[in-house]
Amino acid sequence: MAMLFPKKTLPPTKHTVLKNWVSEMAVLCSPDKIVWIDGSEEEKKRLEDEAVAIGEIIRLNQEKLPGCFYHRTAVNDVARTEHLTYICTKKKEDAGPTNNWMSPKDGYKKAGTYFRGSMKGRTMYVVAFSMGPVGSSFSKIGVELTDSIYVVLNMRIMTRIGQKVLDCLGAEGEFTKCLHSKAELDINKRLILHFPEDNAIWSVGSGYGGNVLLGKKCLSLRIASHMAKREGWLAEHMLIMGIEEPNGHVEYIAAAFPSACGKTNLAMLIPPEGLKVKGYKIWTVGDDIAWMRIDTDGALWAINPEAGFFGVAPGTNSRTNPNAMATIRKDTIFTNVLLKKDFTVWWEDGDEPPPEEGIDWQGRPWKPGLKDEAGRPVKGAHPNSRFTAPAFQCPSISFRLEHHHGVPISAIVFGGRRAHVAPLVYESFSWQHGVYVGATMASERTAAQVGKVGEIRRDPMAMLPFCGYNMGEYFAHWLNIGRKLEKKPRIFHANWFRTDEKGEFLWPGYGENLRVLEWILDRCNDKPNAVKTPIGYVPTQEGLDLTGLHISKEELKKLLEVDRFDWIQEMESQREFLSIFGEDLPEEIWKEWEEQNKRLQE
Ligand code: OXD
Ligand code: MN
Repeated sequence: MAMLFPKKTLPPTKHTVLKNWVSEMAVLCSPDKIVWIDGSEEEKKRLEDEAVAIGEIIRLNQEKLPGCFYHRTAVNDVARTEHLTYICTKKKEDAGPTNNWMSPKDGYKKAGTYFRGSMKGRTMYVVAFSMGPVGSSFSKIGVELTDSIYVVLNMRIMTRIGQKVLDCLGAEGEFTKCLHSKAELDINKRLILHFPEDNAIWSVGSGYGGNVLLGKKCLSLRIASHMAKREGWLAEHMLIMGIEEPNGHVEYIAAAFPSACGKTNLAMLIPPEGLKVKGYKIWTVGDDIAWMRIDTDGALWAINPEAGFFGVAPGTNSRTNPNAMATIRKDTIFTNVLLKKDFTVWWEDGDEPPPEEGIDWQGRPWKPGLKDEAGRPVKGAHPNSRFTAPAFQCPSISFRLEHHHGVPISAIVFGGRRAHVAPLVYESFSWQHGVYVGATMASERTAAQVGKVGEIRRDPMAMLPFCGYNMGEYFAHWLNIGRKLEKKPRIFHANWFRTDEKGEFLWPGYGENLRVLEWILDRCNDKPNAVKTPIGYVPTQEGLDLTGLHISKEELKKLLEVDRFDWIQEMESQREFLSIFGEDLPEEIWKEWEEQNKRLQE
């Protein structure tokens, strides 16, 4: 193996297990060379130059977008491929009914054939990364081997990488073994495999972020949820934000919404005009993932394990998310957006009108009004096109992002995208009822996952694609955490997406969502501005501060309505879903379902 480590790239670690594993994977993948990533600025420049030279990324207009680059993924590789994503445990029941399962033996064998020789003519980069601040007892370390410079540059933004992480790992530290190869980018030879029992991830045949930035969904959710179950904490698909009152007091909220339902926008919210006089300030801690544990004070504390944002570009503009627009002005990687003639970028529902011409996300000439053979409009940017940007560039970023301890959580919000049924917001009756509310959450499918957009799917805690073990046990784990918490956050459900008879959104959303968060915090402080309904507490007509917002009484009524007829149907659909967990569903969840059903029938 020594020949694989030319002098310049001798393994900068004394970790024998790590070195042996790198050698073993190099034998499998046959790279021309191995480069250990140190995380320095010089290295970044070198990697950028090389990726530009081989056409993996395009340097954007450095005057208008300093430090920014552009990347296109393969046309069939633009979203997470859930049908090719597996949990590989010895026993099938440990993966549960909502995950694809493969035995570890079959997983290694099948993916092994795709990995074999896949890095011939390429470099294998060794990226040590820390999820959470380096050295925090709360953080987890991973090492990703990849043949993609795009992945290295993204990991550099999304996580803390390099020599400082290897140093922290020392000679014997625990780490998640993450192996990635683009291989041939062939969808028929693509697999995203998780081996929670081995603390390992194998991803092959893809170049799309959610499949290949292995610190994100794969480690921080699927593998981490498994660890969290064993170690007694929670790894969740949640944003974390702080709401500061004029007296300087900050309350923190964690909120779970399915992919592409506006978590990034909510986490970076700017107070609307009508509420400005109240002097709120919003602090962004994270936009996608929360690791939460019970601290010695008996409260729930959360960290965001990431260091960057991998946000959806279309729909991001100065109205929907001014903080994101400010974040992505420099040192950002844009993926699958439209490339303009002047080497800047554009996407649908951004700030600028469509350019006269450009190159679309598939690399084809594009102009406004372009239609395909079937007469359908051709989009310039893919609906799931992304920006990768460092969190510290966000004007609303909280200094607590670097805080080893994280932030105390006052409220947990579950949310879905529902045109009907779910009111704008409601509060659950208890932790147990809240867990049931999270377990039965549903949403319309978005562009972040492959499948039919718009279709309703149950997505418990927004974790359906991300829970690394049996979800029945996951609900039991949530109930357990509740039993141990002395200061329980209250649990809420929000839905920004309710529509009227004409299909128009009833709620303006974006910054205006602060009005709902204000109500949530009022409830946490025992304000009685709610009415009891069979599904939970809903704001009274006066409960929300709507100053400066033009919304009629009828619209408000519709937004807050709990329609018994709709809900009785909803309960049937929930029953069907809960049944799939069989014996594994905790009886407390059935009890909550039954009691809610009873309240609705009364
Ligand atoms: C994401 C997702 O990219 O949930 O955050 O798909
Ligand atoms: Mn997400």
